[in-house]
Amino acid sequence: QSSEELWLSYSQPLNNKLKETYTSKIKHIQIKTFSETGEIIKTELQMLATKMLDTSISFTSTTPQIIIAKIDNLDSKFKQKINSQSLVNNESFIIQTITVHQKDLLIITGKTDISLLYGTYCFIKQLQLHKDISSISITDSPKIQLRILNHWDNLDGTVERGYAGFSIWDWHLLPGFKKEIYYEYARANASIGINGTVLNNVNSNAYILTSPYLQKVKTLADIFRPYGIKVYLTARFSAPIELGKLPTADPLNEEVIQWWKSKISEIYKEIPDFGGFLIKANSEGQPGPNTYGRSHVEGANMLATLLEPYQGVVMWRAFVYSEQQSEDRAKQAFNEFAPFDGAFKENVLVQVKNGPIDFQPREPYHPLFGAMPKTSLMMEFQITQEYLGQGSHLVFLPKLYEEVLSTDTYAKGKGSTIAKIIDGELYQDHRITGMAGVANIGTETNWTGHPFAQANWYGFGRQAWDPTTSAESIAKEWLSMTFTTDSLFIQQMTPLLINSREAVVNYMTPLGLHHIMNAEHHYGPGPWIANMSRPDWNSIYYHRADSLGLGFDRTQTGSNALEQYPKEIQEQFSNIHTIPEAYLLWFYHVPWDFKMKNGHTLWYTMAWYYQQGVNEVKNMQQTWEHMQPYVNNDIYQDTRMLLEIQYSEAQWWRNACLLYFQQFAKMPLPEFIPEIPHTLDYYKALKFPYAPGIHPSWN
Ligand code: BDP
Repeated sequence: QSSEELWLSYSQPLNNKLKETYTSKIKHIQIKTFSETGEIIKTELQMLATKMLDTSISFTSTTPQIIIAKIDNLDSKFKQKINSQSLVNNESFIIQTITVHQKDLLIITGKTDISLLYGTYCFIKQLQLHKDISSISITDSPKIQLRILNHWDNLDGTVERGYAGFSIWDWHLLPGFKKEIYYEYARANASIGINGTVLNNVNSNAYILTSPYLQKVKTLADIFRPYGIKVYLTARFSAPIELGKLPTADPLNEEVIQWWKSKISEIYKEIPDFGGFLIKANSEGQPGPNTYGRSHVEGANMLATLLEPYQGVVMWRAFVYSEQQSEDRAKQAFNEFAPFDGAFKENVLVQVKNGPIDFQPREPYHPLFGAMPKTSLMMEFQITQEYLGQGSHLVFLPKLYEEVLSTDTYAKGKGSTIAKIIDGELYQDHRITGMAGVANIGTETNWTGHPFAQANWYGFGRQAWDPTTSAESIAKEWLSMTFTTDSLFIQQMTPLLINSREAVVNYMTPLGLHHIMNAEHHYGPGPWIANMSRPDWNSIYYHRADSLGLGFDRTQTGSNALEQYPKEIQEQFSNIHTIPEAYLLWFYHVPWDFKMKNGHTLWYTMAWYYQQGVNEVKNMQQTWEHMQPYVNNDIYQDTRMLLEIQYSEAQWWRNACLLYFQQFAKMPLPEFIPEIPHTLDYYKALKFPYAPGIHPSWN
């Protein structure tokens, strides 16, 4: 195992018998395609053979055991044994064993070169998972069309909310210098089906659209193309002013439209398969159509019209909360966007974060899902752990993604899960489907900083391919491919991964608490934050602790954000006794002595969850201690140290939050809380001006 190679090191231990079986089955492979992608397939298979099996593959045999060919290039005698109907799109593939003259022949086929690459990675995965490949038969195709990483990378090399070093894009040396890491990046993404990447930050710098930078982007696009990956850029809405020297960026102004038109034509001249733009408009200080009295629709459609002839798309973010403060930030995106349903052009996707606030350890789902049946809604998850322990906490995010994707919105009756909304199953007329993940990738040698953060990149790819993939199956796959298939290891580590998500919820924000992190960098607890320039940047805005109780009343007696949800959810959530306790403080201001389901008070129960979170991290540490035999020493030691940090930070969270809330609850700490070594003032005084992930200019 080497952490640079992610889940593709092909070096897990393998017993001799399996090694022989595999070796005997993959000696002779015929690849019937002469494209760059064909070369990539060849190299990958050869790498597998060398690293996993100490052998090499011959690609010249006239009697191959495996044929990799596009369906149209397959000999008809083979083709007739394959159900080509099941190739439902250009990325679908079939891996099938057929019998010819009493001999087994394995076929990997699809409609395009990229489908062959996907098929090859799937085949390789069977070997990595030590599966029986003697009569293999797999048909698969992605359920979502755009499976995209969003890099919040700045042109100066820093990464907003990045905890794995600097940006891997070396803008300074591009386009001349093609770093090896670009190829490795493309390979890793292709292996999990990611087919798009937005190279730059949503807080965008117009400079990326200048001609010299477009040359740099072109180089990356050329490198990624044979791996099936398109590039996209964020477009700063005011670029016509900044670059074009126009007096306005009004989307209805003729000169502005002309400026974008010629810019887009310039881009497509260089990058004929350019994916399109991602846009953060009129949000957190970013320019947008509202600046000129125009709507989101007018802004998005202007660009979409110009991109349409090139098959480009606009991904327009719904992460907005206007400068005029409303009574509840959680309601704003819905209020602004839901009325626009049906008004966006067909090549616009509205990109919606999974929850209505901002990538918290747990949020209820974003009520826009299910409320815009005539709009292509795209999911936005965060892979980087801005609010979930950043670079030091082990948190397996596919568990969070699964919770969101499997949530029922009742939009078309029971079973209308979010997965079905974003993969288009519920609204068949949606032309484009998509899922975006804010990348956790940086220049750290292991890509993601925390060795286990690799699993979140992997898992995002798997769930973007098929949003019904279970977190547990992803955990098992990733552990097996990255470390070892040893069942003792998998049996112990799978629950560790799966439980890690609930652990972070418990020691940071149990029972529906949210956004009580320290200000700006969001590192560590800060429930006392009260002096930020906007009310909704403060923790006290979200938890509303007072002598009466804790939590944000979002029911009818409060902001009534609940009314944005379907009636089935309203019915359940509008009764304090039937709402799931996981969302209690999100929707209610609850008396400190409120009797919870366990018979104890809110205060006691909250303390119990904080302690539970700490205990869960202790359990993770104890499990990990037994894992030394299965993983290489560096990864073992790094993870051990990180878990120690996580354990002490979990205690920090518990201590700081309980001391802070105790001022209002005025009740003693339950007996199970160990003595707290510091005062509240001590925790409040801790400052981290150089915490990572924030832009140097913010300090
Ligand atoms: C928040 C981040 C901020 C991003 C913003 C966004 O704190 O850095 O710019 O989201 O998504 O989570 O636009």
